[in-house]
Amino acid sequence: MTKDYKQMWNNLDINLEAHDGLLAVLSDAYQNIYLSQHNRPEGMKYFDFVISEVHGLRIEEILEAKKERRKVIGTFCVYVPEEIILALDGVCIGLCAGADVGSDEAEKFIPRNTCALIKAFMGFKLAGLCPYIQTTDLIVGETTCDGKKKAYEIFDEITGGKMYVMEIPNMKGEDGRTLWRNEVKRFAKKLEAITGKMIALEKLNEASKIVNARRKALQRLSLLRSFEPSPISGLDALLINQVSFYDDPVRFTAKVSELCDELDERVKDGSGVSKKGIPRILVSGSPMAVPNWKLHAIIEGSGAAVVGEESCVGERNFGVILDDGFSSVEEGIEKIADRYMNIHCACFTPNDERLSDILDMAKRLKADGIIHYAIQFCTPYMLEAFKAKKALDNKGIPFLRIETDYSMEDMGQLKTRIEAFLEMIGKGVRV
Ligand code: BJ8
Repeated sequence: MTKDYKQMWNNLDINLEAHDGLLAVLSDAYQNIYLSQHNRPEGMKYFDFVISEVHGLRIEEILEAKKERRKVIGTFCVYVPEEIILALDGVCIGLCAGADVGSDEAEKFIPRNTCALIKAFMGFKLAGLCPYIQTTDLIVGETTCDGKKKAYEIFDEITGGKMYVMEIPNMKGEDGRTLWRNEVKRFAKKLEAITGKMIALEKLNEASKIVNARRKALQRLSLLRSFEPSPISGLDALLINQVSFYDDPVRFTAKVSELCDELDERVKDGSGVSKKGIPRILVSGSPMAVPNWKLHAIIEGSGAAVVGEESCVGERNFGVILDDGFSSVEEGIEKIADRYMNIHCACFTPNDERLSDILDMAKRLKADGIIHYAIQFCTPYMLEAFKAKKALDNKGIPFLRIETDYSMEDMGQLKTRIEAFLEMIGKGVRV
C-alpha cells in the first residue's frame, strides 16, 4: 500500500483488525504464488501494483467518483450490461467473492453446502471485509443458478435493500430473448432513476467503445497465449482477467495493450515463460474470482502451462464483441441485450454452445488437455462436466474433472491427481 487507508476503511465500516489479517494473508499468498515466478513480463508490474492497492487506491478513486455524484454499481456476473452503467457515468465493480472469509458468519444465513463463491460474497459483507460493497449504491444480481437467486434475497436484507435482480431466462429461444431484452430495458430504466439522468446516444456509443476496447485487448492477450512457448504464465493471465472486473476500464485497456506489445516481442524472439514442449492446459468451468489462484498455481507448479480459461473470468467475459455504433438508444439497448445472450453459462439449458466453445478454444490455443473446474456444490458446472467430457472424449482430448472450494485442505490430493493427468498427457495416453 502506498499510504495508510485506515481512516477511509473505518469510514466504510470495515472491521479493521480482521481486514489487516486478510491483507496480510493476501500479501503472503501473492508473494509465494506470483512474485516467485520467473521471467515475468515487465508489464506485469502494473498489475502487481493494482493488487497491492486492491482495497486502497482503487477504493479511493471510487470514493472520488462518488463525490462527483457518480453511482457505484456492484455486480457478480458477466451478464450485467456494463455499457449501460458507463453510459450513465456509473462505476461498475465486480464484488469480492474469491476467498474463504466469513464463512462462519455466512453459514448462519445459508446452508453449509453452498458454493464457495456465494458463501464468499456473503462472508465478505458479514465479516466487514469488502470495502467495494460498502461503496455501492446498487448491487445487481441475476437469476442464474438457484444458489445465487435465493442468496440475493438474503443479501438484500443484509445490505439494507441494495439488491436489484435481473431475470435471466433459462433457455435461449425467442421467448427467452424477448424476456432478456425487456430485462435490459428495465435495468436501463432503473439506472436512469437512480442516477437521475437519461441515457444519451452519444454516451451509449462511447461506453460501448470503451467496453469493446477492453474486450479486444483481452482477446489479443488470449491470442498471444496460443504461441508456444506461451509468452505469459496462466497465473498472470488469470490475474489480468480478474483485475478487469474492478480496474478503471480505459486505464486497464491501455495497460493490457502495453503488455501485449511486450509479449509480441517475446513471441518474435521465440521466448516464453516456460520451456517449449510442456503440457498446455485449458481450464474450463466455474469462474475464479480474485484471489482464487489455487488451481492455476497447482497446474503450473506441476510443470504445465495454463493457456486459456473457458470461464467468466476469461473467455466468456471478452469473447463476444458488441456490434456497436448505434443510431438510436433503443437500437443500442437491443444490440447490447443480444450480445449478452451469446454468453454460454451452464445455467442455460440446453447449452451445447459452451461445448463448441471449449472445443474451439482447445484447438485455437493448442491445448493438450482440459481440466474442468467446478466450485464444489456448483450444480450447473458439476453436471455440465459430464457432457463436456463426452464431447472431448469424442475428439480424443484428455479431460480431467476437478471439484474444489477455496480452502487449501485438498491441495495435496489435487496436486497428485493433476500430476498423474499431466504424466498421462506427456505419454500421449488418453484419459
Ligand atoms: S455467467 S458462471 S458469472 S452465473 S459458482 S454462484 S453458477 S453455484 S458464478 Fe456465474 Fe454469471 Fe454464469 Fe458466469 Fe452459482 Fe456455480 Fe456458485 Fe456460480
